[in-house]
Amino acid sequence: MPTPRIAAIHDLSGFGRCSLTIALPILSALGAQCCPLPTAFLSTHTGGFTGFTFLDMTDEMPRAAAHWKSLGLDFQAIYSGFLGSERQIGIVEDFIRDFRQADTLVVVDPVMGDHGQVYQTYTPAMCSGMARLAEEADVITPNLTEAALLLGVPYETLPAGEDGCREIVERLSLNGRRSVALTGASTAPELTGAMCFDAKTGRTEAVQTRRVPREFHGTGDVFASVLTGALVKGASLPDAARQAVEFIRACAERTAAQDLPMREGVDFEPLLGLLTGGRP
Ligand code: PXL
Repeated sequence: MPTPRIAAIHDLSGFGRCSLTIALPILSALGAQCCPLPTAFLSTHTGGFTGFTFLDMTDEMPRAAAHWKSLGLDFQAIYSGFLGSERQIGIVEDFIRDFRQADTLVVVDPVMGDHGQVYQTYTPAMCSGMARLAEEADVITPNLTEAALLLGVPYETLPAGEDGCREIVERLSLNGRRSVALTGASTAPELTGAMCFDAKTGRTEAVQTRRVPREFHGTGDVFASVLTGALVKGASLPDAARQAVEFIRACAERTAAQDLPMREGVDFEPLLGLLTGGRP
């Protein structure tokens, strides 16, 4: 198989492990070429830090995309995440329209918030724009907070438990047209993982592992990156989700054992070998 090429449209945060500092190493380890189209440069991510710098890359994005187009580049996957401005919604939609081919996988991680809270830099217009952008996706990877925003319902009113998670992914599937991997979904207190609706098979299934009883920043980005890389290499949605969930558990165990601050994310770098599949 030729090395798949993935356009990764996320922010670059210098410290704190999220977005491109996760997508680049993980997609590389999975044997895919990651081509970053940064949405913003921040000194750190926005979760748990104050005083971070924020350089908006909105104007640069269509220029870079036009150059890629002039080179005749094609991408086996387009993978978007944290966006830096409302205007970027339309820019990513244009990017998908310009580069999507019949077999291009479009993954939208509708990054907007966590724990029932919207991230500091996200406006209501960006959240409604994200729902529109997510309609273009083959696969979306919301957490519960983002699922509520996409469904337009208050977080507190989301249906709970295993049946509730099944209902959420099925409602988010746009009548079965779009695959959904709902992160942070659990069917029992000692388990965590993703509830997956696979548009290819029409099946909904929970993909779970033992819960590590701590929270870490950036696990949603790790999940979506492993999932995208595994899907583009040909895995089914449940198999890709299983690989992502097991990798995050290994990272969380390692990070918890060192008692690192939550805002520094998961200490995944020494574990990238788990993703390389023994390739030389
Ligand atoms: O992990 C999602 C994310 C991505 N990028 C930035 C963030 C966050 C979450 O806080 O702040 C800049």
